[in-house]
Amino acid sequence: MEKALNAQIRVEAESSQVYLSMACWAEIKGLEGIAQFMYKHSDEERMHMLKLVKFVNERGGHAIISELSAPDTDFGTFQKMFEQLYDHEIFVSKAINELVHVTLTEKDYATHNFLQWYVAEQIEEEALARTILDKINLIGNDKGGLYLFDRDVQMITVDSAAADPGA
Ligand code: OFO
Repeated sequence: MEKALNAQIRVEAESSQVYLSMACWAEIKGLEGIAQFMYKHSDEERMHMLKLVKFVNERGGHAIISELSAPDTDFGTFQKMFEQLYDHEIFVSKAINELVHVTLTEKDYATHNFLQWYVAEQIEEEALARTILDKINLIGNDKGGLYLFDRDVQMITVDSAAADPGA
């Protein structure tokens, strides 16, 4: 179980790096709102990582801070970047589901209970990513639409994390 949780710590840390890299790309392209959204998302992933770190250490394990894979630095277009974000969240959801599966085979119900927060979080993050992709499809190639999207997207966040008292 500890090994699987440590693997998830790495997944969350890498997620934070991926969104940080997306923030940088957006920022240098002048997409200020998208950059702010990605910076916030990156912070959230770090929070997800820390929550796991603390859980592992408090349960008598040892949270391992490992090396991370380097994220992409060029995302092509903002549309492609958000598609990549969505795909990444699907990947993370699968990793969380696998982790939950391990808790059941190991009969580790404390960790099972702890992970329910992540299960709920992934449902929200996937829904958020889908909503954003829908908006992007509506915009198409309309420059005015992109201007409004960039202005508004920074207001969008996943609020379950903020509402979590243990966060
Ligand atoms: Fe950690 O929630 Fe997104 O990936």
